[in-house]
Amino acid sequence: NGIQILHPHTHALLDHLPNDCSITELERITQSIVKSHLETCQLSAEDMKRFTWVQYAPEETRAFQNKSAEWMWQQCSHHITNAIQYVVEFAKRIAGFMDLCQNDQIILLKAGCLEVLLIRMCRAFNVNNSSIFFNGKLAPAQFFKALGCDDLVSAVFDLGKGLSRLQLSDEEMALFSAAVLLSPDRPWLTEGQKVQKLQEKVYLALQHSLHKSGAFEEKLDKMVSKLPIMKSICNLHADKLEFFRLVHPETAFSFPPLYREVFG
Ligand code: CLR
Repeated sequence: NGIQILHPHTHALLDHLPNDCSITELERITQSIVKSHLETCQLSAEDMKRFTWVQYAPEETRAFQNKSAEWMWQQCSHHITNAIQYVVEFAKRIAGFMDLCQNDQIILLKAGCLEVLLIRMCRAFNVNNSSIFFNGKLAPAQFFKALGCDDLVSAVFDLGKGLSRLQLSDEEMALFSAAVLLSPDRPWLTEGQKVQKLQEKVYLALQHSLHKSGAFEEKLDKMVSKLPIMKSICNLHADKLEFFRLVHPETAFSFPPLYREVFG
């Protein structure tokens, strides 16, 4: 089919192409995934402009820094849970996701939702002053000091910087998020093959989209190179949560049920 002609430098991930992937189908997949992304991305482009990136004043930042770890963890777990709900909605709107067995849907979401959140984060990240949209204003890394997870927070901010440098369009973000969610190598999947076929299509759509917008071939490689960083952030988050749970079991028990389910 036409794919080989359009994409002479086929990416290693795409070595075996499903043969039902015409250009029109790839474009249809792209459109539907972009639509789902825009409907569920929580912060629309409009919102981002409207907030015009107000920063926390130094005394506000100091006030947050002086909060207890328990209080700050509670705030953050609340915001993360809220954002996860949007990622779940995004997943449900990806064609084929709801056709997977419920077991696999849960495995993919549990394993992928934080990674999707990290991809989406670059919409909420301001590179100029390296700060992140949190609770209505832009917060620098030190803002989260009370959590006692400086290494985790700086890893998240570094990734935010790195992803922002890629200047991903919403289309690229949407397809990348879908591809990450549809990772066939998650442990305990029962229909890995089905997931792999879905992911291949999404990667093809992403490659086609990059190609059409005149992006350089390496952009996909650069995006894929962020995956191990995202994975290590997920592991770090799991470690921090485990430690927090040991020190403050009652607070951890009062985290939102969805947060506890996804990361528990
Ligand atoms: C990611 C993009 C989502 C909206 C969103 C909600 C919560 C934010 C998250 C974004 C980015 C990372 C974030 C998080 C709340 C706390 C967390 C700022 C913007 C920081 C890095 C602290 C990590 C705390 C853990 C130790 C619990 O559309």
